[in-house]
Amino acid sequence: MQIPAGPSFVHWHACMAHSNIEENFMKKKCILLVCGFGLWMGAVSGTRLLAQASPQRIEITAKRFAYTPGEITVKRGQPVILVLKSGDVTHGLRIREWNVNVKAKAGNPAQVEFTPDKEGDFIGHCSVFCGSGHGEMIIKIHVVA
Ligand SMILES: [Cu+2]
Repeated sequence: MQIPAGPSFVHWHACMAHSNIEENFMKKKCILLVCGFGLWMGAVSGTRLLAQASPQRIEITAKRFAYTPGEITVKRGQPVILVLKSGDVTHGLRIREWNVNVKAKAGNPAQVEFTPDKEGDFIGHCSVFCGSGHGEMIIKIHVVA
């Protein structure tokens, strides 16, 4: 008796169908890989651009009832490290626009980092009550392009 060719024919067909699906899957995988690589390259070059803007470090001394310097100029998009020192009692510095609030005791400087994202003139206020002139204790922040 001859063994029918049926099962092996069915098997062959199933294999072809399987390899077609696999081929499709591989194509999709390739497209995904290429897209992923593109995104990754974009992220890397973006990070490099950001890393090029190294932070600007600014030291400010607070003393009843003024900051020295009384105004600072920073660049939009460039990170700023503010170092606050106190010459007498505890003072603070709050800049609402960038959620900055740093407090420094005498002899214990504190620092905060932020990145100004818009140009213009802004005001920082003392955020720790320090006496009769506390309300007028301000610093001007100029953000330029
Ligand atoms: Cu104050």
